[in-house]
Amino acid sequence: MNAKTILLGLVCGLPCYFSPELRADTFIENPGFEDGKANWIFWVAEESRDKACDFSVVSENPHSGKNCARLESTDYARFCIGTQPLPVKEGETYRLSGWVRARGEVMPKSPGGFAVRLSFAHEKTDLIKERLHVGIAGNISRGNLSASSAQLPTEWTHVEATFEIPQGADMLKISIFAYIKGAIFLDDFDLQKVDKPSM
Ligand SMILES: [Ca+2]
Repeated sequence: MNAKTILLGLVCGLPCYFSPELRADTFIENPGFEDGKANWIFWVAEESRDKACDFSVVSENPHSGKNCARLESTDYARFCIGTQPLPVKEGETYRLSGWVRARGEVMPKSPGGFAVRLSFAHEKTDLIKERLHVGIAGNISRGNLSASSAQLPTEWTHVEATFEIPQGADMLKISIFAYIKGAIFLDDFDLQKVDKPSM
């Protein structure tokens, strides 16, 4: 090992050993629901509050680990689990990744039964500068998702989308929405900062 290699090792290694943020590259706390419901906020739309909407952490065929999340309702309802606001910077690029599956009898309703909403805000005013929706195929829509009658998959399905933080935003909130009658399962929802795609 020469001096250059040692120096390179020190430069690369120091942040890992001395940074208090051991999970600095992981933005979503408890992404795989191994700590139960910790750090996830449950929300039910006003018109759906009589539909027995439920957020549970269950051990029923998780994608990884011992647990996954279940969003369940007795009738068509719109509800979600969301993260705390996450600090970001305009122009940064992030990749959202997660896994979803539906119970066999679940019937989706427009817009497709499942969507991840990305809400951007400015910390001081909390104004939402922009909203994006990510569909189950990784498709990104501004505003609401276009309607889809596709059946939600019953096998674990990977959802992934890459997006840029819009101008003026310094906070991002991720909300995983169900618009269903029945149950969907979620696991390993994570956000990673990535390099900008080369032009
Ligand atoms: Ca898990």
